[in-house]
Amino acid sequence: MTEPVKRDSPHSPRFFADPALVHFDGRYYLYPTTDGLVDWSSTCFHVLASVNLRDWEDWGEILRLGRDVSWARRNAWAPAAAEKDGVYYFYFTADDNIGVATAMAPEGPFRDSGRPLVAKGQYPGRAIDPSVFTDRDGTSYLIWGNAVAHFARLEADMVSIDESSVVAWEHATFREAAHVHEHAGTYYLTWSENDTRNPDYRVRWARGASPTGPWEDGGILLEQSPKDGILSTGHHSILRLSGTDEWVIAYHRFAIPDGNGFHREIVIDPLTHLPSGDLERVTPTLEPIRLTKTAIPETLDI
Ligand code: FUB
Repeated sequence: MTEPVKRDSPHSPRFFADPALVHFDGRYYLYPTTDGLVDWSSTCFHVLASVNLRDWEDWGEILRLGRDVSWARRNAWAPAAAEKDGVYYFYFTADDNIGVATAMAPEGPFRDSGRPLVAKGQYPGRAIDPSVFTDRDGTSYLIWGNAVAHFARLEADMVSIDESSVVAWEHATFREAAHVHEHAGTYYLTWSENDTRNPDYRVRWARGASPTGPWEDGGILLEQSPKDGILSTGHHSILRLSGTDEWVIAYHRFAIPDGNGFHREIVIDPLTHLPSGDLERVTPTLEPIRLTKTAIPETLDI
């Protein structure tokens, strides 16, 4: 494992990880983890915006633990976002709990609900890495976990879950970053295997007949390409481009050059659903997203 080669504070705004890619009102947004700090010790979240998926502007901080979130002060990780009836919902990891904040615009300001939506220890495994899937019938699901994945129906208010609906899923390769999408009536579960500091951090897939499984193994979707210097390709999200049947996968990998598990950058590549219903293995590319505007936080300390 390589050691960090860069100063860790103040961090470089070049580093982001765990990308949640969404499309709201004609614009793409990425809600990532702010990276570049040893032990993933960021305490704030930024949002990035783009009209073409290639050039991205960092629109700055949207939520800060401690200041905006009274119940957690460390480890701001791996968020997700959804929109319903003009309200934007931001689901985030904070000190191994999952929280939710709301806003009237994708860039905030977000107001925290005041308590964890999924608390540390409430379910087996770690309460990290939320993602949201909204089915064709309008039902939204919160998916989360490390070691054990959980699927729960979100209530109509989007800020609470129906606890009677919680389904747990374990798999020898399941580490974290579970994500669900649907294509042509088939549901796909994708997740990350191994540790994000491991060059072999990678994405696997399975298919199912419902958003909560049961799941039939599909194999590896995305993995490192050492000959190209591409390492640790994981923690992804998948998005259908609005009005098309074109799909993309956003994921992180070690920054090039000199990256590691705390210095990661985001790449967006095409994702193909084959006529057989399989997902075609993704060829990782070298080109990360291009940051045309950066926003450096005043401080990462709280
Ligand atoms: O970025 C912090 C953690 O690293 C995430 O929660 C995991 O998914 C891994 O990417």
